[in-house]
Amino acid sequence: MILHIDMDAFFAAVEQRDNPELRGKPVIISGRSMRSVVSTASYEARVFGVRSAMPLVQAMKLCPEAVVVRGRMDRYREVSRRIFTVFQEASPLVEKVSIDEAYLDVTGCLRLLGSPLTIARNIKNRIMEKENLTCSIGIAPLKFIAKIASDMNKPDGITVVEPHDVEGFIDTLPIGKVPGVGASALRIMESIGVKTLGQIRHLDDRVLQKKFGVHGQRLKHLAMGHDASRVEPFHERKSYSTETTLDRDTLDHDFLRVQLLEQSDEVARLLRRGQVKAKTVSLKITYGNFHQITRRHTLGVPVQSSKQIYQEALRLFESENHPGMIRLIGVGVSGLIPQDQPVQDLLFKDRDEKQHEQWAHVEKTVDSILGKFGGNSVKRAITARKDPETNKPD
Ligand code: TTP
Ligand code: MG
Repeated sequence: MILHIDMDAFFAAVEQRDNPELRGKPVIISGRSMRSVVSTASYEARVFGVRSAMPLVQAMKLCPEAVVVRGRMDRYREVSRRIFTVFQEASPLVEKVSIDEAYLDVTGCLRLLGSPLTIARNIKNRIMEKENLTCSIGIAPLKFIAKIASDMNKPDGITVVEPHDVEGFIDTLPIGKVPGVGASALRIMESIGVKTLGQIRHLDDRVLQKKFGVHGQRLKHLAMGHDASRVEPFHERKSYSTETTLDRDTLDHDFLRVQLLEQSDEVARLLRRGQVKAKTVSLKITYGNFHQITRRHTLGVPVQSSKQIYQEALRLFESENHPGMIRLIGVGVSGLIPQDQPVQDLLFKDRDEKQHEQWAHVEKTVDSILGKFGGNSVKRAITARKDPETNKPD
């Protein structure tokens, strides 16, 4: 089973989340000049007919009260990276389609993580909890149907097309919804009386070939429910990292340590999911004046546990003479090797080493609990939010 996940009004939603004054308002993301085009618009602006790629001038005529925000690509990339780590926690088979869109093959995760619908709900909850953003998800046994389905209940929706419903879905699917059928193909379809994908099944191969060339054959395959394309993770990972722009600049070491611990947990989870260990741990810091530093340390023995990653990240953090308040902090790992590749073992395991091995068991158990019950089901006491009344974790 395949999930297609697409963030809702992505750039606009990030701006509305970062700036509460924009919430509930029509927001247009665009360049600064009046000759710019619209990147995207919040759903409040779409009511007025504002769409991606529309000239800004035209959009402002349709919706004069819209707030125009200049896009911040770096910010969207950062949020996108964190969203993709949520996807990777659900399945190692993640295909990135764009900054806000991915396919996940969850077939191999069903026993561990539950039904595709459960996995989709967990992903949505986790993105809401971590990023306060919504997405829409389509679930189907074929990629192209998952993609179409994710668009059917936007925003904040889930649409499932079960295997036994695929034929019926294809029969009634408006042909213009099929990816790759653009305006000109649609005109030809109309001229020969084709309204749904299902109708393509009954068209003669020669007619299809003549009207649509090689594209015709593909349409026929899709109409018969054949979509051989697989979810293809686009490259072998060379590193994993996560970073957070803090709500305000700070030098509060206790607070920053908790950030590092959470980030180490996240990176370690990705290592375990990818079944790799890391030789190098790195720390990234951006100061209030936007000066950026990265520090890294390569270890004698590759690591996978969050405790070891945290220890290294903390050491890097504490050996630095911070010249000012910190705006962004992040942890990364690189130099990845398969976890079962033998490394020269320490001749004598010291107490620390044994503890790490014990922790590795604890962390694996935590992984499966998180996988089953979602992002907030178990967390370190130190990172848990406290209930202000009782001072106990909520
Ligand atoms: P989309 O997923 O196509 O759109 P969206 O996320 O804004 O809205 P929807 O809820 O319909 O999915 O594109 C993702 C981001 O890519 C979008 O927020 C802005 C950017 N983008 C452009 O910059 N130009 C474009 O023409 C399009 C289509 C998107
Ligand atoms: Mg989107």
